[in-house]
Amino acid sequence: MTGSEETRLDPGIFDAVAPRVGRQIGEGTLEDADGRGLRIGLACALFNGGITARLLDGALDGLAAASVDRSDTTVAWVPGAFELPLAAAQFATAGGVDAVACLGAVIRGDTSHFDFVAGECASGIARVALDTGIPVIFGVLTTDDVAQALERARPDETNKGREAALSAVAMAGMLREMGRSTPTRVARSMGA
Ligand code: INI
Repeated sequence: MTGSEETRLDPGIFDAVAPRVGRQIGEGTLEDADGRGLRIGLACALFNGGITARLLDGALDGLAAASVDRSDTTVAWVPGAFELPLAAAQFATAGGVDAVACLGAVIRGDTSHFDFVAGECASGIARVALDTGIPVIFGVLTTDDVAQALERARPDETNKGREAALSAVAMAGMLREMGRSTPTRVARSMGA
């Protein structure tokens, strides 16, 4: 799926919505995500590790751009995408992180069990997030070939690892704010 003028979000939407609702949470683009004080776990698959390494590089760039402190990030390596949900579950239940991003690549050409690996990985990741209430982000590429995977792991702002890391920050921030009775913006304007 590629972006287009029709599908791209107009950033003016947040200001347009504000006067029409009581409260708005999580507004802003991913690039606006503020990671100060957030602890992020990164679960990384060794299988197709050359792709994972590119995704991780993008993820770390994204976390730095969001001002996540290096000491608040932990990387856990697992054999393959199939094992990512268990690592995410351990991150989530051990209580040390506010969000997890899972990074890896399942490439159709490599395996006859693509659908099992990709499907179990995706549903496991979703289950961990829903069961624990900790955001677990699906930064796993599922592609037909290596070229498609490399295209999504370029060293620029389209990198899917970067997107996953920023999504982790955005979701952790959004949930934190949802749990507050006073929205951050209002609290800030009151001098808090
Ligand atoms: N793991 C991946 O991360 N990507 C793949 O493309 C892949 N293929 O092709 O098989 C893969 N397999 C390993 C799997 O994730 C498990 O590590 C393995 O089955 C042990 O449980």
